[in-house]
Amino acid sequence: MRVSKQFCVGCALGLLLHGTSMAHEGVTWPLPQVPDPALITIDGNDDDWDWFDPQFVLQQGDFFDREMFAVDAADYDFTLKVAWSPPPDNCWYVFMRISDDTLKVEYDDPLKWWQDDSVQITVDADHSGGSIYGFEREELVNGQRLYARAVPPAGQLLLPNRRAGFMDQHTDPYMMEFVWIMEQPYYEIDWQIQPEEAGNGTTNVSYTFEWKAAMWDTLGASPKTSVRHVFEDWDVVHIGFRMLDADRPGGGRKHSMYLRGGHPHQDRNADRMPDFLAIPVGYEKTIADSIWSRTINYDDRRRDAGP
Ligand SMILES: [Ca+2]
Ligand SMILES: [Ca+2]
Ligand SMILES: [Ca+2]
Ligand SMILES: [Ca+2]
Repeated sequence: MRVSKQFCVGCALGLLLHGTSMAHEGVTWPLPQVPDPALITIDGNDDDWDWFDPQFVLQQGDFFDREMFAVDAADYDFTLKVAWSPPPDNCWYVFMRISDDTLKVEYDDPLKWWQDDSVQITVDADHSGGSIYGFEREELVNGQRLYARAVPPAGQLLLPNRRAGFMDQHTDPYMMEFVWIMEQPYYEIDWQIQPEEAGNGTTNVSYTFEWKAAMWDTLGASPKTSVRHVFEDWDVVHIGFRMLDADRPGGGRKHSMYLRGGHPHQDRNADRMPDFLAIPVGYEKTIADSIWSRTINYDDRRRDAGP
């Protein structure tokens, strides 16, 4: 959902306080603006993210786990920085750092990555809501579900140039017409891991993902037949993060964590995704002072549900 260029800070605050009239799951998280996209190198290092206001860093405690009430940081911990840029760059940016006691990167087939240590990201750029499940073409046109995993294998059709991310679909056969969105220049992603030789079963790992990507209001078989999302001040987009930790071989997942205000069905229904509000450079303090405390204290009681 885009709002008018005259949209004022007061309106933005009202939006945050009262919620949007459509497709609003319950909470709005801030999306700070990248001051100078030219200074960001997509390499998995965050030495070019110094500008990011620390109070907007999303932390493990801002997420709830579907499996248990609290997650020990020694078991699984992470931080996320999420940002946007206006045209001509016109992208969304993510830097995340994850630490884990046991790395599980068992499956070469990306369609099985949901059983590995990975990140699922769902996007509904035009904030339309509706199904994005990926069984039907129209669902992928409406919104997309992406995965990122460290130590990406070679030789996988769905991982162009052995990239760390791919677009997930439940279709058979796979709709290859859409895979172009994971190619440069529309999607750039890189990762780093410590220790460098880490592989399946390595203990006490730390790894990162860094990406910048276009968003698509309507996805088609090519850029020409798609409608690229145009970011602007006070834009509201749907983004769902799902952080996945598995520590044992096979399909037993240990943690499945969603940003508060999200919902386990955000991976199929865009109405269930949290909102992200594009904050222009210079307004971070205004938003932080008046609204951030409310957002950070948002509690939908899912964490109280118990194991
Ligand atoms: Ca970087
Ligand atoms: Ca773990
Ligand atoms: Ca949509
Ligand atoms: Ca793990």
